[in-house]
Amino acid sequence: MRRVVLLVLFAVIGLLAAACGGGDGSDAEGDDAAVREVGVMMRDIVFEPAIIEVERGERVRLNFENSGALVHDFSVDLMPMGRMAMTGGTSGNGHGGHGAEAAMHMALAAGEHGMIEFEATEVGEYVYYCTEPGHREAGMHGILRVS
Ligand SMILES: [Cu+2]
Repeated sequence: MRRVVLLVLFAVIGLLAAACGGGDGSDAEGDDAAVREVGVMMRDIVFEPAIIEVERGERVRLNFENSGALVHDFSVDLMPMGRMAMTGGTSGNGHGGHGAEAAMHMALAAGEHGMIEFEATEVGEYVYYCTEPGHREAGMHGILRVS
C-alpha cells in the first residue's frame, strides 16, 4: 500500500515537472537560440541596413522600427519561405494590390515597431523596398541575401 502511494506521488511530481518545463519561458529561450535577429530601421527615406544576410534553413526574425516621420513599409515580392509570422504594424492584403501577393509586407507609422519571423528556404537575392509613393525611387530599398 505504501509503495503504491509513493508511486502515485512520483507520478504527480513528474507531471508537475513536465508542466513547468513546458512553460513559455524555457521554450521561448530555447527557440531564441536558433533565431537570427536582425534589426531593421526605417528612416526618411532609407532602410538600415541596406543588405541583410542570412543563411538558408535559418530561422530569421526581422525587428522593425520606423524612426522616421513618415509611414514606411518593408515589402518583398514573392520570396520562398517557410513558417512566417508577423506582429505589429499592418500586414493587410490588398495594400500592394493587383493580385500580386507580397511575400512580406510590414507597414509602420512613425515610431511604430513590428516583427516578421520566417524561415529562409531558398538561396537567392530578394529585393525589399518601401511601397509608399516615391520612396523606392528615392532609395528606400535593399537586398535580403539568402546564401
Ligand atoms: Cu517609405
